[in-house]
Amino acid sequence: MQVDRVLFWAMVAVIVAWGTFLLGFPEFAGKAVDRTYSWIAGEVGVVYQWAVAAATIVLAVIALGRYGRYRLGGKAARPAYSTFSWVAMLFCTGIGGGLLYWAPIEWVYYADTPPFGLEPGSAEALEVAPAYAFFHWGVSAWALYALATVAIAYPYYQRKVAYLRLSTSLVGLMGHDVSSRPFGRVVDFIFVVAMVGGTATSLSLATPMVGACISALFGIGETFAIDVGVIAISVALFATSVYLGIDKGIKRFSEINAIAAIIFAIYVLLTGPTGFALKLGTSSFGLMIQEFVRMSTWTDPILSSNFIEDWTIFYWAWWLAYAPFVGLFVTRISRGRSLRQVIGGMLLYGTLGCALFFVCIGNTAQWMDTSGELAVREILAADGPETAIAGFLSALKPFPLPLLSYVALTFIFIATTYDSASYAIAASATRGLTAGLNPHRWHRVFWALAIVVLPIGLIFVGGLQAAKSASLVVSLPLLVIGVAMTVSLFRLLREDRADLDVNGASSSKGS
Ligand code: NM2
Repeated sequence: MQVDRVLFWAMVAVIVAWGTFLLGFPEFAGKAVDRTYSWIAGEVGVVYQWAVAAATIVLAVIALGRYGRYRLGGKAARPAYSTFSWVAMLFCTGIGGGLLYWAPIEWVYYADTPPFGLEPGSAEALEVAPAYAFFHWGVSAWALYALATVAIAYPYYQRKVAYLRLSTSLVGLMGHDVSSRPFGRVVDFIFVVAMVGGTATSLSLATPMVGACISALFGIGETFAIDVGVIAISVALFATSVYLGIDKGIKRFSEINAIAAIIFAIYVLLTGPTGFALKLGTSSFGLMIQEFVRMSTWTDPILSSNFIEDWTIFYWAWWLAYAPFVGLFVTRISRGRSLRQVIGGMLLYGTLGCALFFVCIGNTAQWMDTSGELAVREILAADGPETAIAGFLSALKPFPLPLLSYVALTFIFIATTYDSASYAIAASATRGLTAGLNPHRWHRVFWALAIVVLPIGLIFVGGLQAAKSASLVVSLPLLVIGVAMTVSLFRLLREDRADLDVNGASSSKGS
């Protein structure tokens, strides 16, 4: 087992170049970032919409058809983890501080600059706002995660591919040695870049939010130094976790995290405007279902209000950037589950978990604003999103317990995403990592430190657009890889079809 020098140094070069650009020329970088964002979202955005719609359809075909019966690891394999542990782990890997950032305030943006040409701040806009949040964190989004999982897990278990990388998903097209061929190596490099970019968006949103909460707590102003302090605490947490090894750690951490998050959300619901939150949740959930096709295909060609570019495209890019990483991780924990269970479980529990947060947290914030208890929308417009979130949390009773719990929860959510991210990068940059081996400890900790360079740069440049742009840029090549992995998956599935017909939920095939 040795460090893969080419990939290691190529990644270091990418991070150093990106970091120097952001920290060395913040003003120029800020403008360049804005222009790049608008160009990609404006010109290629519609392809992201196609990709998400296609992923949803492909998964429905697999899950509802005969292929859904394939059991990963062979007919006799039994799930390695209980369903609760499995759901907790996949949720905490795929969801990080980002959910805690957006849950209280996403509706504000949609209500004030609404889709479908609605009047800003109108009753319709206020009902559509949570519906869109459900959509952007719903079945379509989880479909990107689930498709990556199935495309990697199927060859890994069914064809016994000996390595777990993004290129594993291309075995059906390129053969078993794809990961050592130049194309496979480029794909695995893209995987690492996507992870670094996707996680950078998360940390550069969550950090200033925690910073604002700390400022609210001590009554001090928000500064860059506080943000750097928050990053330092986060790094200390996830570097320790990845140093210790994640196999046992991540499972327990995720279970505790999932339970704490559910308790927090239900506490806010029960001690807040329970009836209003549930009514708005029900009505906007129905609205989302009713408008699902429209939301999936609406490109806003006539009004060109930028709603799609600012939100839908951004979200799809962010989910896409995370998809290979989540796919690899969920593959590892899904032995013994059928494709139908993997797809159904991810779509259902993932969507429900996110919806829980938006109903309990988002709708409570919306009620505070509507009832006049706290002018969330005005605070956001005047002082920015982080201050609005901190203001909302400070208004929850008894101050400062909910605020402190939210900060703690954010740190845990960040840690459970970033420790596995550092681990996955180290694993990808190691050669000869056969089953049961772990990448060197120094190597795992090195990546834990390296992946915060970009978020620090983005926070320094400042603004939501900078944070959003990281995911948009890195996800672009994944659109192409996504098509290739789907074609590859169907090739394998078709080859194995006869086997399924004869043996039921077939035994796995070696190479
Ligand atoms: N996604 C789920 O910070 C986070 O929540 C990470 C964000 C891709 C929108 C994931």
